[in-house]
Amino acid sequence: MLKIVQTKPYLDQKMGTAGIRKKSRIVMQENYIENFVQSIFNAIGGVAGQTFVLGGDGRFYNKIAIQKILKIAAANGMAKMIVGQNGYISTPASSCVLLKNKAQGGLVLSASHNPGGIDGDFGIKYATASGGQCSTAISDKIYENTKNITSYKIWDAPDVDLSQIGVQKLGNMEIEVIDPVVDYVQMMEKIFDFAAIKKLFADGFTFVFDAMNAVTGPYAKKIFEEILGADEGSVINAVPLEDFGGLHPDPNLIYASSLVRLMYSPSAPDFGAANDGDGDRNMILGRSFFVTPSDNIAILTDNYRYIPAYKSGIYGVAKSAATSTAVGRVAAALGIGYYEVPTGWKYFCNLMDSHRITFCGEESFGAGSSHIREKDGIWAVLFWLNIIAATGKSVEQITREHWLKYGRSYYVRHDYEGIDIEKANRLMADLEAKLPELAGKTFGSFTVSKAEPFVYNDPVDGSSTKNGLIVYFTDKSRIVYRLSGTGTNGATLRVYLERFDDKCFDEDVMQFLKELADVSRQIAEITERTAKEKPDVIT
Ligand code: G16
Repeated sequence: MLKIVQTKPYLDQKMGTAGIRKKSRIVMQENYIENFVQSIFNAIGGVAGQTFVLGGDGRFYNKIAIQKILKIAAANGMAKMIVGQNGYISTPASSCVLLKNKAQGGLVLSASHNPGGIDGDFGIKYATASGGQCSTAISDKIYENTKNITSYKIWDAPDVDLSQIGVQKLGNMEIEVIDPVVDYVQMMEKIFDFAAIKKLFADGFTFVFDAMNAVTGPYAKKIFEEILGADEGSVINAVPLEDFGGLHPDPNLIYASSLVRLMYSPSAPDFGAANDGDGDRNMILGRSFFVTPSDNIAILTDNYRYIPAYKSGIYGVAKSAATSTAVGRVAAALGIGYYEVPTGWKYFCNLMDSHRITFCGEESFGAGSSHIREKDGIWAVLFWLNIIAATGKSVEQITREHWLKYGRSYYVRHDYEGIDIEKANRLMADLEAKLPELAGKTFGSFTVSKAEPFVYNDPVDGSSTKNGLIVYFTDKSRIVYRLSGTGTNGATLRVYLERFDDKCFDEDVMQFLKELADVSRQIAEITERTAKEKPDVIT
C-alpha cells in the first residue's frame, strides 16, 4: 500500500567527491535515508517506469537501507529494481550491470574505503544512465531538494527476501535478484587473456589477494581461484563482513598492513594485491616492492598492447590533477590524448563517453578504463597478471624498466586529519590569495615557477570546476593542496608531493621528499594554523 510520510529536511545532505558519506549513526536518524533517496528521485523528475540497479558493499546498515530504498522506489512507480543477491554489489559490478541492462540509474550503498560498523561510516553513491556517478549539476539539484523536502512516498509492505536469485514483485515494481559476479566475470573474460593468466598460475606463479573482509571476496574467489587456477586460499579475508572484521578496508601500505608484511617477508608470493570496501580501489605489490598508484596508471597505459581488448589501440588517458605526472610522460611518448581533471571519478566520464580517453587513474589507489564508468580494483589486478603472463617479468622488473624509460616521479601524500572545518577553509583561502606572490620565490633548494588554483574546463559539457591549489617548481617538483571530499570527521587537508628524477631510481622515498614536505608545511603555514607538526597519515 502506498503511504505518504511527512518529514523534515536535514541540512547536511550535500554530496562530496563521491556521493554522500556520513557516520552510520547520522544515517540511522529517522527519515534520513528516506529523505535523501526521495530527493534524488524528485530532483531527476521522478523514476516512474524506470529501471535501477541497487546494492552495497555489505557494511553495517546495508540491509536496512536496501529495504527502505526498495519500498521508496516501488512507491515512486519504478518499473524494475535489479538487486545484488543479499544486497551485495561492488561499485564496478554495479556500473557493469547498469550498462548491460541499460538501466536509468544505480545506487551503491558504500562509504568505500572508510571503516564500517555502527561507529563507522555509511554512504550512498548515485549513478546515472551513463554508468558513472552523477555530475555536480545534478548533485546540486539533489542537495536543493533535500533542504526543502516535506514528504516522501513509501510502499508499506514487509521486507523483501533478497537471498534467492529470481524475480518477485513489490507493489507494481519488479525486483530481480541477480548474482552480480556472473556479469562481472563475463566482462573481464572479454577484456583479458584468461588463457595466458591460467597458464601463468599453472606454471607455479604465486599470488595473494586481500579482499579486506569486504565485497570483492566472492568476485576474487571466482575469478582468481576457480577460473584462473590460483591456489585455494590465495584470496584472503574473502567473506564480506558488516564491520569488515574491524579492518579499515583501504588498500594502502598502512591499512593493508598484514598483506604488506607478508609481501616484504621471505615467504612473499610473486604478487600481492588488495581491494577496498566496495571494490573500486586497488593496491599492487611485488616481492618487497610497492607500486604507487600514480606509477600504476602510467605502467598500465604503457603496456596496453598486451591486453586483448586494447591491443588495436587506445584513445587517450586522464588522471586527477593531484596524481603524479608519470602517466603524462607515457601519453606524450605514445602520442595519445592526455587530460588532467579534478579529484572524483565522475570527471573522467565525459572524456570516456566522447572517446577522448580509454584509461584513467588517480593517486587514491584508483585505476580503470572505459569498460565501465567507475574505477575497478579487480580489473587493475587482472591487467597486471596479463602483463606478467605476456612478458614473463616480475612486478619489480616491469616498474624498474618503466622508470628507466621515463624517469621516476617520487610521490607521497600527506593527510592532516580532523581539522576544524572553518580553520581548514581559511587555510585554503589564505593560501590561494598568496599564490600569485609565490612565483620566483625560493624555499630551501626549491624555486617556485608558478602557483595557481587548479581549474578544469570540461571539454564536453563546458562546466568549470576549481579543485585544489598547485605550486610548481623549476625542477618539475609539485605540491598540490586540497581538502578531501570523502571524510566524515572535520576537514582533511591533503598535501600531494611529487619530485621527478631521471638518474637514480633507488632513493628512499621519504628522505628524497623530506625537504619538499617541509616546504609544503612552510608555504601553507600548516603547523601554525593546525598545531600539527607532521601529517596524521602518509600514503
Ligand atoms: C572517491 C572518488 C575518487 C577520489 C577519492 C578520494 O573514491 O571516486 O575519485 O579520488 O574519493 O577523494 P577525496 O580526496 O576527496 O577524499 P572512493 O573510492 O572513496 O569512492
